[in-house]
Amino acid sequence: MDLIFATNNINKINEIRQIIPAGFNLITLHEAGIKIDIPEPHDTFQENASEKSQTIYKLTGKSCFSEDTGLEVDALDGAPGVISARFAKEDEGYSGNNDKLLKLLGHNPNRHARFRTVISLILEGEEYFFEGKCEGTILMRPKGSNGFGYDPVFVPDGSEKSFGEMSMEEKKTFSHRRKAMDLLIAFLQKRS
Ligand code: ITT
Repeated sequence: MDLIFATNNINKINEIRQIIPAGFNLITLHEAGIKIDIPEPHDTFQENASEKSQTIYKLTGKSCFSEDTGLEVDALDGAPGVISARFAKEDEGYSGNNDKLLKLLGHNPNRHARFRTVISLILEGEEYFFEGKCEGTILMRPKGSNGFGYDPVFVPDGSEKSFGEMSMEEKKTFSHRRKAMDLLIAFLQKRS
């Protein structure tokens, strides 16, 4: 089964390629010849995910999915949330986002946070949503250089290591993205 994955984030593509079973042919935007930066203007992960998949469905007419992910920090009232990608200034990248987060949290003892992923799947014109989350805590300073985004500052519950210290295989056992993908895959397998 061919499925276009509507993302420009290479790290997401790499993780999802490790998760998706044989029998699904994942097609990236690059492979589909689509060069587009899809805006994420909404207040919810669901609406932003939908914006991305609907945009690609309108362009191609083919089955596709997208996902919107963010880090929700309790002591920051759920920030950075839907603006996780652009929390600091755009040119400051992932480390700028992490620096801003750690600065805002300071020595606050409440470091509880979660990653949340919402997938929007468009199959034969119908849209379906799948959600996965991973609870954990924010470190005082970054640890490890694996993964991407907020991985070096996030330790999932049940682990001593940050996502930044884990291999992709290890991250998969805890991952919000893997949990949302499991639901998507089970849904597709049930239909086939
Ligand atoms: P697309 O919209 O093209 O899919 P994006 O990078 O803009 O790519 P999101 O808006 O979903 O994707 O992601 C928001 C940010 O959240 C992302 O740039 C990372 O900083 C962070 N993020 C997402 N998933 C993450 C993960 O598994 N681990 C660490 N940080 C993550």
